[in-house]
Amino acid sequence: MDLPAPAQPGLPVVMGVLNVTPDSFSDGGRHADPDAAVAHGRLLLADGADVVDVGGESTRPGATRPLVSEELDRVVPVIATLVSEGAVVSVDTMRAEVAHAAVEAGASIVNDVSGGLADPGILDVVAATGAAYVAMHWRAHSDRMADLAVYDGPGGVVGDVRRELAARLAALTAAGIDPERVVLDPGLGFAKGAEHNWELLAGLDELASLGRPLLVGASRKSFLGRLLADPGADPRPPLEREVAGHALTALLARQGVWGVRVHDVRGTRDVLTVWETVRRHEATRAGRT
Ligand code: PMM
Repeated sequence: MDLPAPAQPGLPVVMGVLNVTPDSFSDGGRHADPDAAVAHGRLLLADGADVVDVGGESTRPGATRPLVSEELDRVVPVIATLVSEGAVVSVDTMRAEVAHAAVEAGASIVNDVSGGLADPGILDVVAATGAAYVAMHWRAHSDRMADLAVYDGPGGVVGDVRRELAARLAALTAAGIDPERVVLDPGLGFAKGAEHNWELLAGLDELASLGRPLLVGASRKSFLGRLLADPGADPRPPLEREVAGHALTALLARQGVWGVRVHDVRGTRDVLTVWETVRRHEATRAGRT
């Protein structure tokens, strides 16, 4: 399956987050029930999401992994319903079995935060089904990732993430996945401290030099909460990080990323409308000079 197109050429694809989990950090529990999840998916689409990203496992630090059967029960009915209503859906999973069932239910993208490291069988599923694939930079499950947030190779975190993503891209290709269907993601917050995330955001061009489009998920993440905390106070809670996420979306759009993974699709659309208008005026001026 080809990668989905944005609403307008040149804008990033907007991937709306739909966590069907009781415990995600950013929206934990609000869409755990399938009816509530479908309703929220419809809202994301009405707000202008190009893709709805349906996930049944929280990757929050310290989260316990659901059973495969639980993850399947959470995501498959929601995917089937949204696809039957015309939505383009990705499944946010690290498991081959879940990816397979999700694609059978109509998902066209497998969004694997482990880039195929958690369950290598997922690569065979992607190759066999022809689904598009998001390979995120990842080092370990959430119970161990903080210990692995060490980047001391040449080029620091950007160099290490680039080399590790290049290795994943080679593994995906070796498994028979067409690289044209692959999107790469720096994996903000996954085995990364706040400073690592900022360095990666400043070094996206180096990751783009791997020749694949980039997806960035910054929405509501704790590095934004920490940035905005009052001196000596706790990080801002997830719902109060939205404006900072939107500021990043504007900058990412200007850099030409392929996609952004966000919770507030309506606000993201406003940001992109502003960006589109600025871009049009810049083009007009350039034509005049
Ligand atoms: N972040 C989360 C979950 N899935 N997928 C991709 N491709 N990139 C991300 O950055 C990413 C992801 C965790 O955030 P959430 O709890 O808000 O879903």
